Order: sequence, then C-alpha cells, then structure tokens
Amino acid sequence: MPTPDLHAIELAETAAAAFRDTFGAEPEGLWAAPGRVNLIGEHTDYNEGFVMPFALPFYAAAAVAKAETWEFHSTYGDGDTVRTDALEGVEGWAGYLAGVAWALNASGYPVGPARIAINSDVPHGAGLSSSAALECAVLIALADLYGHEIDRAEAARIAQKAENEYVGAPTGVLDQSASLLCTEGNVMFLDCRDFSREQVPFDLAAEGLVMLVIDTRAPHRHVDGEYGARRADCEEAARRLGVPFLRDAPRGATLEDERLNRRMRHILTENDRVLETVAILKKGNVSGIGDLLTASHVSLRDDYEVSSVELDSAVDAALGAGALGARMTGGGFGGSAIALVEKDAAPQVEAAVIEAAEKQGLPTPRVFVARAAAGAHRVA
Ligand code: GAF
Repeated sequence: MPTPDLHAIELAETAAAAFRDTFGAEPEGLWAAPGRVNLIGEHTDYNEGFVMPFALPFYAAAAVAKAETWEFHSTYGDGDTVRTDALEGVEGWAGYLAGVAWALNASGYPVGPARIAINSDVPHGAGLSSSAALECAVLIALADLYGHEIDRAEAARIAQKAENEYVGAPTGVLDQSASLLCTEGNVMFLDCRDFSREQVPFDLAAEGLVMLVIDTRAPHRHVDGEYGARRADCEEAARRLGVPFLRDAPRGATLEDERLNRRMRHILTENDRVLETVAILKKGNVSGIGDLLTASHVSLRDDYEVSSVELDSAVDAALGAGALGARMTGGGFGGSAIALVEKDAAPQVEAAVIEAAEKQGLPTPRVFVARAAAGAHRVA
C-alpha cells in the first residue's frame, strides 16, 4: 500500500467525523482518490488514443462501512444525506456513488449496501475530475470492503461504466484512469486502447519550473450536448474511413466533410503530440514541451472547437506574460487551463491572467501551482 498522502488523511478524517455524526457509528475504513490535470492528449481517450494525466493533490475521501441499506452522506455545502434500498434512479451527487455500486454489481463484483460519507476538495465544475474522484474513492472502498481484488485498469472501466450508463455522461476513460493509476511525482503516459502505460518522471522543480492551473471559474459540464457531439463526429469520421477508431486513421487521410476532417486532424495530431511529449520528457527536458502544449490548445480551439472565451483568454494572457506553453485541460467549454512557467515568472503570469479576465468582464480566475500527487489509495 503506498504511503497515504497527508492531505488525503486530513480530508478522510473529516469524512470519518461526518460519518460518525450522521450514522452514529464508526466507519470500517477510509479511502481517497484524487482529481487530475491532463498534461496533453485531449479528447483522444474515446478514440482509443494516448493521454498523459497526473493526479492533483485534491482528493475525494470516503468513510465507509457495510450496512443494511444504502446511506450516502456528503459534507458538501450544509451536508446532505440520501437513503435508499434500491440502487436505481439515484440523482445528483449521490448518483455517482450509487452508480459505482451499480456498475460493480453489473460487472460481476457484488457489493451489498453500505453507509458512505464523502468529503472532497476537488474543485467542483473546474474540469479537474471531481466526479471521477468521487467514483474512484467509492469504488476502491466498496471493492475492499466486499473482498474484491480488482485490477486498477478494470476498475477504471467500471467507474467509467457508472458515469456513462448510470449518470448518463458519455465520457471516455481518462479521468477514472488518472485517479486510479497515477503515481506521485510522475505523469502517466497511457494508451487508452490496451491500458499499457508508463509513469514518466515529471520533475518541474529540477528545471526551476512550475505548472500553474488556472480555474477560469466558467463551469464545465459533460452532460451537455457538445461533448457527445464531438464524440459522435469522431465515430462518424471513423465509420467513413472504415476504421474502428480515429486512432487507426491512415496517415494523410482526408474526409470530404470539412468539419469531420478538422475533428480527425485534431485527434491525429494530438496523438502525435503526446508521443513527442513523452520523448522530450524522457530526455529530462520539461521546458522543451511548452510549444507542444500551446499547439494542443490551438488544435482544440480551432479544429476541435471545445475551447471557450475564458480558456482562450487565460492561455493567451499566460503566453503573453512569458509562459513556456499553455493549454486548456480536460473536456473544455469552460473549466481549467494549465501554463508551464519559470518559477520566477509565476506571479506575473498569474497577474496577467487575472487582469485579462477582468478586462473582458469574465469571472476572476483562481490560479494555483500543481504538483503530481498520489493516485487513489486506502488511507486507514
Ligand atoms: C473529459 C472526459 F471525462 C474525459 O473522458 C476526456 O474525454 C476529456 O474530457 C477530454 O480529454 O474530462
């Protein structure tokens, strides 16, 4: 078992206190799963392509015990408790928890009722995977309590099933894989086709660099139609080319439909950028990936059309203030951007990003320094 992250322990202790207050009993264990940043490789996951996430030191923590019926408690806001005998039809935040239990049962890992108290500091709606963190914390908790040893790649698929089939968001497997498989200090190069993966050291400090996360505070949502529309475009483009997924499109392929052509171009060039990023990072040259990050943003903005005025403002302002590279991260349409910057330039980049947003009447972004944290683990 990896050493629990200290911050994860704090969050889990708060979850445990909420468990005691709500249910008047002790939890049988505490688990935590992180949110993520995707360094590069965006919208490639559902095209069976390459992604490169790292875990953020923000966690969803779960205090859990077996019980007679399902009881879900969240510390969010003023706190909320949902009780149900049946797993079907649970909505809102509790739907992510019920969905995971449902998906475990549907995947041949029976889990009985449980009491679950959750406490999370993964920013909500910031495109940093708050829902996957919840799913993954609950998944590893229920699997442990009910005695199932589930390979982490399979666990990611089960959590994705919960999100796709129970919650109804047509997402790929990036976020759940990141939460379950990332390791501290590394960025994970993952092939979404077969789950082959490599943990690539990501030592920003050694080069005097920091990675800023810029939460634009423009809410991002997966269940809205645009994410599904991009996915449908990719499936249609693959169908027209006669390949199973766009990852398999032949070099130099073109489609008559101009929009589908641009969608395809993004996927193919993005997969190439991930491979280049891996090669550069393996040479121990983090500052060398800046242009690839920026090129990824341009492709997401122009070819894939998933950026937003807030994200473009953050990226342009960061680059204008000296960032080595910057891009939106995650699904887009709001949410967060990342900027790779020299440590000394971080204050000026942060100030520029905030000033640019305020000048355009956009919400004031929240900027913080990211570090590659531990993946999902049992805390106690
Ligand atoms: C969201 C989805 F949940 C992921 O599966 C992935 O497609 C990402 O957008 C874009 O890379 O986070």
